Amino acid sequence: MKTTAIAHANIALVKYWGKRDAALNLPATGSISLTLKELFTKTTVEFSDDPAQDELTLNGERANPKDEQRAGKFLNLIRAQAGTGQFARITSENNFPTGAGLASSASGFAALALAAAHAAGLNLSPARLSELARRGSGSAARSIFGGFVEMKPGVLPDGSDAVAVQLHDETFWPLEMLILITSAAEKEIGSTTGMNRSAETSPYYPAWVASSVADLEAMRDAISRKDFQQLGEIAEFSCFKMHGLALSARPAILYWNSLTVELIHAVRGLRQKGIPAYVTIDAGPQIKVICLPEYSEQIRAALEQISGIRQIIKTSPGPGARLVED
Ligand code: 2P0
Repeated sequence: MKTTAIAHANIALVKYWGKRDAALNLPATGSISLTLKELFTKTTVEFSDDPAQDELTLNGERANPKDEQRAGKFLNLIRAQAGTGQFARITSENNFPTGAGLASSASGFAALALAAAHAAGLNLSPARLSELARRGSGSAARSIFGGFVEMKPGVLPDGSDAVAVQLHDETFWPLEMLILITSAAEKEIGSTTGMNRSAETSPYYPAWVASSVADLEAMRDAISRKDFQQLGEIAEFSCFKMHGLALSARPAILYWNSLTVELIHAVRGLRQKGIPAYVTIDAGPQIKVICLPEYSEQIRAALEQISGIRQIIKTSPGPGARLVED
């Protein structure tokens, strides 16, 4: 069967950075994210006797062998569950520019999990889909759901409880996020390498794990009460702790460029003028500004003045992964 699915990217408000089990890709801490309407991946999967191996076409071009093997390894999990030996043709497209430095593994593996499971004849619950997507990429477990999503680290050795749950759907609180692209360069150190090195070498890692519990609690509380200041403060706290871990790894990992730093100062300057805006930054140099819709144009206009920004993408809460007509 040929199946097509769409899944949206997400950005963490409380970050995932570190694993409790590498083989099953189990996170060491929970995380909380917002799924984004404007950024998504559309993936079609067809299993058949035809291909001699899994074939991946990404944005119209045959993927490199490394990405193809990663997809194939992921499909092995589905083949094992479905009891099939057939290989698949996978066609995947991101609606956001690749090379824009936006992580596509979350939307990519969430869309692949849903499309491939369905194409293989599996009818998985959202929790089991989230567990499956996690094996592809930790952040993908969150993209199964829309709106505000919490990833649970779980306690079971088999990882069946390390799944995401929806806290509130995409209509609950219409926040906005401005994504400021500061560089199109490929990042030097990927998330997996970065978090593993941080866990192995940063003296602050145990404190990161221990303090995440309070951050998750405070973020859940901020979202449920729609307390923007608390949401923003906890989001920045978690983000800067994550980057502090990366900086305190050996050798140190620095994801920011000088424009990233300039924009952090600019957002702090806006706050001093009474404009509510907070930053979050992932494993790269792009800045995401969390804001309320009534301030987003004012914030965009102020930040646009800073030279060197390549692109600004305005995003809002979006839905979970779903099957679509081809
Ligand atoms: C997050 N990131 O919570 C954190 C913050 C990046 C920075 O999840 O190793 O690509 O494949 O499970 O999902 C990116 O990490 O890592 C990520 P793996 P993934 O969004």
